[in-house]
Amino acid sequence: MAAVTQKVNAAVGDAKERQMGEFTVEQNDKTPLTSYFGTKIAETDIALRAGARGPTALEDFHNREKISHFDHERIPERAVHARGAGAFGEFKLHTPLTGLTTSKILNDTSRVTPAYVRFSTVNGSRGSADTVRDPRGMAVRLYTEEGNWDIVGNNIPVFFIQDAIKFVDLVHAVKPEPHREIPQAQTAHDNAWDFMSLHPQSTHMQMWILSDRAVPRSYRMMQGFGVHTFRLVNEEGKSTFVKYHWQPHLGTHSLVWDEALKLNGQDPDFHRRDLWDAIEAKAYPKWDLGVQLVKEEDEHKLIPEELVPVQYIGTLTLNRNPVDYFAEVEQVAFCTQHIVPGMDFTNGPLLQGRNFSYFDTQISRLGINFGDIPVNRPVCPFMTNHRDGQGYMTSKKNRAPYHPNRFDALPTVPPEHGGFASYREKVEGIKERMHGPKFSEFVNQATLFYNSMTDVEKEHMVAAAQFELSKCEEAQVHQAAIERYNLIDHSFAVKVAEVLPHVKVPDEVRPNHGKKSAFLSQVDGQGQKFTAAGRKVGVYVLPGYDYTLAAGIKTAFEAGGIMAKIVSAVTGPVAGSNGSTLPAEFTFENSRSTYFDSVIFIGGPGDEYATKLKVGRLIHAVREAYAHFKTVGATGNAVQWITDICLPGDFSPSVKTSESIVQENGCVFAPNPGVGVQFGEAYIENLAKHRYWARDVSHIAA
Ligand code: HDE
Repeated sequence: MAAVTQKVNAAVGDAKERQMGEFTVEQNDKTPLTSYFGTKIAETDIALRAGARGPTALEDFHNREKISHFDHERIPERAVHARGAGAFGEFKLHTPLTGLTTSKILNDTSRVTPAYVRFSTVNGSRGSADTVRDPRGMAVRLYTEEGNWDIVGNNIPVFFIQDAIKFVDLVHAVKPEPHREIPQAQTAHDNAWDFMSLHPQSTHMQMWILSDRAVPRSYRMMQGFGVHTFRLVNEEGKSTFVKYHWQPHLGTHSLVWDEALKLNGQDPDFHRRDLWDAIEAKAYPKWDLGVQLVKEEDEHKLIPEELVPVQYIGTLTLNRNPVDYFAEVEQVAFCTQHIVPGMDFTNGPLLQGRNFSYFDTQISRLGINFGDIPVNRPVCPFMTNHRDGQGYMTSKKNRAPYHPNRFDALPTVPPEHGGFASYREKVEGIKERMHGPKFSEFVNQATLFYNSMTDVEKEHMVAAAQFELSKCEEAQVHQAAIERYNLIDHSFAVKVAEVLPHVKVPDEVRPNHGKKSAFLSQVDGQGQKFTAAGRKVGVYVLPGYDYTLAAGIKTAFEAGGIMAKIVSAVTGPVAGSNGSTLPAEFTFENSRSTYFDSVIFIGGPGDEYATKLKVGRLIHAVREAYAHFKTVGATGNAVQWITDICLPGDFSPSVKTSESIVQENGCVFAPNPGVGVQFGEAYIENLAKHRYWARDVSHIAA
């Protein structure tokens, strides 16, 4: 067989990896360049022409094939969630939902189910930046033995609208304004806030997108939510309502806004790279799958976590990066309608609309045969009576693709043998354009969310709203937005309006009910996790750095699941004080402190840095990391440099001569390199805290 069609080892990995291997070709040393129809190509740089300066010949099939294929390389990007990153992995159930569902994946703890996840922003185009203020998608596909099950969720548990018919208005409002197509990937414009302030259903979601949740630190540090209520159905046909939650093992953490803004330019692929790097470093991201279960009889009750606790039943691990981004991330076609026997939908008007929309949109993105694309194929046997259409990829041997037929028609399967049967629900009502009574109160939950934030998180929300509204140009939009905030919390509206002097904040029209939830804050919320594992630390090695200490720190960090990246004046091997080298991945110039969760400066002996190391880029790295509330560390003479030059006046004078470790306000210093081991331990403890909010500017006033 020609080398060009050589398959990647299709015998390794789980069922999905083996299946993908069947469709993966690779180049080896002997692979020649050929045309699509297999002819070996002798010349690919110069087109066929009549004379060296003459016209190009139409007969040059290679030239035409090459250009034509290129001309048709693009497909429509997703209407929303165009920008994304994906990875494969596996799901393992540990607690079966016995008696509640016939779904094998929710009953059989011996199975390891192949999984695929695509994370995304919502608003921006395919090439837009990762760290914009936006909800994030977390679309999970489980390739079960009974078919694909997709949970197409977000990192925010509520939504802007309650009826799918409004999705078009929402998306037209939040996308870049149509007359000038500005701004890309963000809601800081008149149309977005015009719609949100006039459409009461978006009130609750507004508070979430103004919160730190909308600028996650990493896809690995986000919760995921199925958002809708779904059904589980058991053998007797009895149904239980269920909501799905994904709880990240690394906790739920965010960037600060200044950092997010800078990263948009400094590394627009920040989240994509982060996911990729973590998987390559074998720091596999994990989430626990949680369910909230409500009996059918309690249908009309709300489902807050306080009343219906989340029970954790299994773990999702992402452990394999894609081989080909277009094939596997662009062409993956999630559909909310992809469910397996033992589960079903509810009548939620959002979910019902989504069940139509996702299938429909894949047809224009990928063509009607999108199910045949390798990443979309189930791992169980599958056979349909669908025929033909663009991109039809397999030759099906069933001669009579209809039912019934004179041959062995594809048999249907009764529910008791695993065929899907819809839940038998009694339906009655008058056909009318109405919402149920639950859909009329929009403000209480928004107030509860705001009340549940710590002071620093509230400050971030005020600053976010000020940023968004101050980018809007029309006074009418400012006024309407403030009036909506005023319904949520008067003091919030007053603070936001400080940057909008022309706005009149109405008197408090609706007293704050004072209620809080213990689960919502990212600073002190119940269930939140703080760990140093999975973090990326910039280890800056300064001239004449202490090699033993730097190498020891790198090893200790990596043993703790922390990615330690050496930053130096040059890339490649950098010699320390004893002549041994460490490999630098970044230079002082090609990286920024924003790339890292924290920065450490490894000095050497002597005290010359304090006078000689007046390098703006480095001094800025210290100050920037400090201003972004990150753990900052220094050893040897770097301590004197930081305390004298970079952050003068911030630390007690004895810091630079101390024989033992000094820990002040998230900074860890070891002027004496002899305490390297304790330094590493203290550093990891500080790093785990994520950020040091006591450095927030508002605390100066306090
Ligand atoms: Fe989506 N949404 N959506 N959405 N959504 C799409 O489907 C839609 C909604 C979500 O990584 C589209 O394949 C409607 C809620 C994710 O490939 C489209 C409504 C939630 C992704 C679509 C909603 C989501 C999408 C665009 C209102 C959280 C990316 C391309 C009823 C639970 C999936 C595509 C991926 C993508 C429609 C609301 C999450 C147009 C009509 C609520 C994570 O079909």
